[in-house]
Amino acid sequence: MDTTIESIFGRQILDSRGNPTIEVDVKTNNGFGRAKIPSGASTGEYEAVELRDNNPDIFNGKSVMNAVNNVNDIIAKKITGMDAKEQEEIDRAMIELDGTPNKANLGANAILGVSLACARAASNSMNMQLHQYLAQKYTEHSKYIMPVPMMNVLNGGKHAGSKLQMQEFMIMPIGETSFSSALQTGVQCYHELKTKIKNKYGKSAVNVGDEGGYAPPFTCPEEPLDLLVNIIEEYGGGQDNLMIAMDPAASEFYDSQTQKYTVGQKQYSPGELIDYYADMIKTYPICSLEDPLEENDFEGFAELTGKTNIQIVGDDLFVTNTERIQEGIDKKSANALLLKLNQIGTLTESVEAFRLSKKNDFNVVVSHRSGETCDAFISDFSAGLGSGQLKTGAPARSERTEKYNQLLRIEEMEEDNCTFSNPFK
Ligand code: 2PG
Ligand code: MG
Repeated sequence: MDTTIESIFGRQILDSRGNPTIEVDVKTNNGFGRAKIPSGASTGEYEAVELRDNNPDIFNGKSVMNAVNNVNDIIAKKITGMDAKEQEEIDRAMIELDGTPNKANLGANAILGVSLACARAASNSMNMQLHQYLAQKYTEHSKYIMPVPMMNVLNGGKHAGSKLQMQEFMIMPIGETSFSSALQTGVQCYHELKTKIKNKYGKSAVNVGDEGGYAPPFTCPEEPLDLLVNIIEEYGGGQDNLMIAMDPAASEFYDSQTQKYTVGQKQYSPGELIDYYADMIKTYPICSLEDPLEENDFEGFAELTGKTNIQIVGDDLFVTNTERIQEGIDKKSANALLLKLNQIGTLTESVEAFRLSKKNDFNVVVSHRSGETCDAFISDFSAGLGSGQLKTGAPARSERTEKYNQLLRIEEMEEDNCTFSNPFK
């Protein structure tokens, strides 16, 4: 089983929004690994740098040929000949080669492409499934934990064309007994939702947003919430079985000049917004709230976390960065991490973010980006490490369903060797 890296090759492909992104191939003596990198729209200010060429004449400035060339001309020279199993050595070498704190030189997209393709090449060379390889490498658990899906069925904010400022209204089938039954419940509700939206808002309202959720002309958060409550009661098996998760992505509707948030027609100070959420949580069956406030407000996050007993998730707040996660732990700003591999740019650092969070009793929600590809690495990562929750959009559009489908395969493979349970109990 020779896992020595023989060649590394990057190329430009397209993501689900039709924007260029990077794909990397890694070959070993007897194995092969390929990784495709996703891309966000509501990107956090503190994320590692996604390198784009910024030439307005080519793909609207979004081509990634500089990142591709960095893989082929610079990273390949350094990493070829190394052992694909030695993930940490590979990732540290790339971080050093880049030389900046946020991967601004080589690009986090270039570095992550190589990082993930190496892990795949190693597992393939060793004749292992990726989730098994990751579990063996990074955990000591004896059973796989299948994640509860967080399915984004109603889209707003930057992912849709409506007036709704809040970005994601999701459903979580927390009461089911397996991943496949949870997925089935979610899918059935997604389809029933379509009928309800058609009846209420007309045929054109069932067009979908970037993550496959419907995007009717909502104007305030209560409209999607009321619809979801209806669905939960009628088709979701009630509030013990299906709950609502939200990602307002509040940095996107915060004005740093006035220090106010705009929701519907109203302006809210941070304190007023916290009260608004606290009321909302009392009224609706919400189990998880991500980025309720803007990405610098560790104190506001802490106030809301202290006031409620639900999951408060840091996405733009933490950007999968251990320094920011540590600050959140110290200030009690949240009780969960949203983990996105491309926010930090290597597998090794993503695992460090995971471990730091778990060690401090934070939940971890592994997540896709709004611009995706058919790469399902996050499914193997989530099951392999046992995150317990995976957010990967609506159960529609292949770049989203491929993640759910990979988990169906994993559950089938690990039939007697996996569990599924409510992460909030
Ligand atoms: C988020 C993500 C994914 P984006 O805010 O959590 O749903 O969106 O990839 O656009 O940052
Ligand atoms: Mg988010």
